Amino acid sequence: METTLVLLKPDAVRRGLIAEILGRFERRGLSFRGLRLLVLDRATAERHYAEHAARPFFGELVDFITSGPIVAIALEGESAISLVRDMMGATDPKKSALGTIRGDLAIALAENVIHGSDSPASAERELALFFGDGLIG
Ligand code: D4T
Repeated sequence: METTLVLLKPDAVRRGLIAEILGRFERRGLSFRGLRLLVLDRATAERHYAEHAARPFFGELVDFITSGPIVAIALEGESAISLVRDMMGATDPKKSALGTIRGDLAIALAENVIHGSDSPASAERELALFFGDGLIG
């Protein structure tokens, strides 16, 4: 069993896609161990995206992820980390396969609807950032 950290980004919340995306996870058989609506402060956003600090798009990335409410989800299941990445589709929605979350619901690279941890080490770090006060069960 693995637990992964998923964020529904501000564009997903603004566009009313919460239920659509959570429904896909439920139908796939993943379990919610944590679920939280929040607005990220800049310091936490910069920590979350620390690996991109030197990239030219870093400022815009932090502006965007702090621009409105997001949904943070701790999702549990067999191979949940890679399974959720597969369900998300490629980072650039124009290259995401149809049937994936980004392939079906997004078109712009910056506003690509969803984040999911990309490795067990990232999942551990990101779950501590968003659910450091504990998970259910
Ligand atoms: P996240 O981290 O949001 O789940 O996305 P990915 O794991 O799929 O992709 P990433 O870390 O490479 O990119 C993080 C985030 O930055 C945006 N981005 C990315 C951007 O605005 N311009 C760019 O050129 C790139 C590469 C999109 C996702």
